[in-house]
Amino acid sequence: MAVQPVIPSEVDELEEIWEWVESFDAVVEQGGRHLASKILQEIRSHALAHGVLVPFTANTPYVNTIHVSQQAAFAGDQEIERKIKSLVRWNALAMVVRANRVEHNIGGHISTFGSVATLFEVGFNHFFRARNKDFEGDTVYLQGHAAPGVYARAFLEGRLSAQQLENFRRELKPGGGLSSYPHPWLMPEFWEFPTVSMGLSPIMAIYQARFNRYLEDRGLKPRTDAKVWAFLGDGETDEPEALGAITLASREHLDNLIFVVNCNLQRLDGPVRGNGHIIQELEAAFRGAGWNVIKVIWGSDWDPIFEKDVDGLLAKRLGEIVDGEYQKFIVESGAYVREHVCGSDPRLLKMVENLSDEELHKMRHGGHDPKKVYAAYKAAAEHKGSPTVILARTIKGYGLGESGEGRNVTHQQKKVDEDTLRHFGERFGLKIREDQIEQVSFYRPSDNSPEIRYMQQCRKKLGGYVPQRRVRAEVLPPHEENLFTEFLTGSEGREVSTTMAFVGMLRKMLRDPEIGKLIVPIVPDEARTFGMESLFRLVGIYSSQGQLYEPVDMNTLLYYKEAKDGQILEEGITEAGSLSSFIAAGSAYATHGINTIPFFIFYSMFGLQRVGDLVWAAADTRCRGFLLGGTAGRTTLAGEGLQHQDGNSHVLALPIPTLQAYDPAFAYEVATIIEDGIDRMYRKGESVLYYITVMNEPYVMPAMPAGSREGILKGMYKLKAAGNGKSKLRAQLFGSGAILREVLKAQEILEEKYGVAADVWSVTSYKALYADGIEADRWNLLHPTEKPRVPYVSECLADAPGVLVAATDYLKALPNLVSKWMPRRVASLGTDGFGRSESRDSLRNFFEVDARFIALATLRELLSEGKIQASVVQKAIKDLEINVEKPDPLTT
Ligand SMILES: Cc1ncc(C[n+]2csc(CCOP(=O)(O)OP(=O)(O)O)c2C)c(N)n1
Ligand SMILES: [Mg+2]
Repeated sequence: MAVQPVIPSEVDELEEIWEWVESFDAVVEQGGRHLASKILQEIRSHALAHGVLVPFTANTPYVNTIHVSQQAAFAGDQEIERKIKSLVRWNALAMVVRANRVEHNIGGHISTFGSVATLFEVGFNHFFRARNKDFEGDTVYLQGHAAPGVYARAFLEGRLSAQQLENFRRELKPGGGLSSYPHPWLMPEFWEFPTVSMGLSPIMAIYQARFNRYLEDRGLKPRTDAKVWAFLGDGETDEPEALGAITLASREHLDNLIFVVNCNLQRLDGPVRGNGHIIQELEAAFRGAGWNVIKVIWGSDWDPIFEKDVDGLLAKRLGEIVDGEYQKFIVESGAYVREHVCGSDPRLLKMVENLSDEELHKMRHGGHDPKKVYAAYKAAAEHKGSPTVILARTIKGYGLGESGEGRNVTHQQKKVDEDTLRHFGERFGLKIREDQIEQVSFYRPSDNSPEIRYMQQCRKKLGGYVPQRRVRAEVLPPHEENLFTEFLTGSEGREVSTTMAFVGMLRKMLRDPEIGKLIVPIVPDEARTFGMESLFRLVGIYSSQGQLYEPVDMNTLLYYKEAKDGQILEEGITEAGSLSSFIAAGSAYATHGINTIPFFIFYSMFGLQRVGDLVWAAADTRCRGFLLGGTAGRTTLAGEGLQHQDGNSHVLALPIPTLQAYDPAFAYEVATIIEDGIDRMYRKGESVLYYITVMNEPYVMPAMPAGSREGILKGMYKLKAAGNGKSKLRAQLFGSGAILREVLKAQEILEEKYGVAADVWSVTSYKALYADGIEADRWNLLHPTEKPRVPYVSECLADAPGVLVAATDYLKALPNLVSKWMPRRVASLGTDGFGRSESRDSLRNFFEVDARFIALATLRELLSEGKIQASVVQKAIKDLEINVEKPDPLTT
């Protein structure tokens, strides 16, 4: 007869559990924490081997990760640091309040810095090392909305004047002001990285930390223990970019990377996770991804209470309370907190019985306790083998009392009444006169005051001020010889695409003794698409691990070679990550004093359209480098269809002021643009970046026409004059990219069949023409008595006879942009509408940009000018086999 298992009663079960817990405690006491941890791991494996399922959790209890007994001692003078912090708080508050008194609704944020002040200050006083000639320095991404606090500190350090603070958010005032958020473009000696578009700073920080390792592994800089710190909001972590790359950081063992999440449990509108636990959620996500997670939830006031919590009862209870309720505790009384946290269990009530309601209300959170923050930072800085995230519990609007602390409206609070100001002054022990409080005056004690002396000493010890931006690289020397001569002479009958030509140029650059080592090729799993696989072998794919396996294609010439000093950043399918690498490499001339030259090549449709905000941030960062939109052109990328075919990116390139956008058709144009780009960015030190579209349509590359260099760079040049210049019927045809060849074909059709003499222009950059045109218009507007400037387009076409027709593989908007500077109206052909999976010929017919349509458009313009009869055009439609009933590509 089978033995029936004994089913234990609940009481027996509890007893059994307690026996085990006691034995475990004994192990901790006698054998230590390390042994206890090992035993647990063993038991876990053992249990699984016996079919006992151990429930998975990536979470630890809702308590600080660093036990008080393991906590490093605070290495500063807490009292004086508190005073300094109060001064910073006051001036940050004053800055925002004053700005809004002068300029109603100018905006600004008090509450974010209110919450993050201690997290910043501990960093500034003890951790963030400046860049100087002896040390590369730490790289710090500061939460953008906390900028007032960073300015206030710089004011106390004597780096910013009261006048500049007065003009916070009023940058155009005489004497200058301060930008709302970190913008290197606007404050190039102060801010290094723009962080205010949420989610971008975490991903940029990850790739920055990895790029630092890349520079070390390639021998471009010495290996140091410099850190990358990124401060983010808890709400910010909802941005896909914020957490999207965290596994890269752990996979690459980036122990030079530290995230600090300011967990004030609130975002703009309300709680981040009212019904859940953002800290626990983030802990699980980061731990699951292999990060070292340090939770800093409770301040030192809680240590004695947790000491009493031998059964983990309190920890368990605290873990049950949802964030919405935690937020309520901030605005409620101590009695409320007592009842709602401990009321359900007399044992809990007993633990807090020695605390008055007021004391209970004032219990500090971990992120506001310098001791806890210091210990966490120290542990993070010393941690080896993986990146660290510190999840610090804070209060949004800390210090604003009843008018703002923890309230849902706090994010946008900019005005505070006098009571609040007085309360603020008292709470932080500020010794400021009554009238200064009322006027919200800036306050800086003398240079000799203990506070200022202390903060200056701390900064001196850490090598200088942070943040601070300096261009640390010398520009490269001038270079007379053209690196790309071989690309200027044509392909001698060989059909090549501009992409192939570009890859040839890249290979040439990689081999160059001067710039070769500085080139950083970046690809998002697309090297084969662009025919770049030959580079794998040539310079290797960067891998911090080297190559731990024999590649499957080892016996081929172009095998997949990974190497520790590999040069290619093969980022996998992440345009956002690749762009973050691009930003790190393109700003290294400032960050590291190294002129790395990034070439990031990607599917053009997944560039500006997909990660345009990162390109905007790159421009703000004063980034230099080349973005190459591959497989470009709505009708040139055959087969791929609607989502892939790009007719948009040159329009999306327009708004980015420093982006030089080119749509070249021939190898010599590409070569001229890249050569000039290197010259402008790296030999002359201009902070611009390039966007060049390259195509995959192979054709014979002609030789560079004499005298075309300037026009290529300025945006247009005459490529091929009409053969029958005496004809009465004249036209000027403009073509770009692969469509230029359709224009050349149209030139022939027009000449041969219709007696029209057409000149053909290659338009390499509508953006450049547009920029030049608006610049001339502006100058003329402001200088009425001077000789008007003539836009380059007008200059080119001044004596050009005939009708004007432009064809592009992008939107018709591009030629239309510059039509106002043309001598007559221009008929624009372009690819407005959704793409299709089709062949190039069919696509060019569908979008009406092929040679036939260009010829037709020319004839139609001649009709409008009264130069030919309608019947001629009608006949041409028939002869050219154009279906007038075909659907409109814009709406189908
Ligand atoms: C991409 C992006 N979307 C929206 C905003 C507008 N915005 C600014 S601050 C903020 C809330 C921030 O909350 P959190 O990240 O929790 O930071 P906290 O201020 O609470 O520290 C929002 C939505 C932005 N700056 N960037
Ligand atoms: Mg928040």
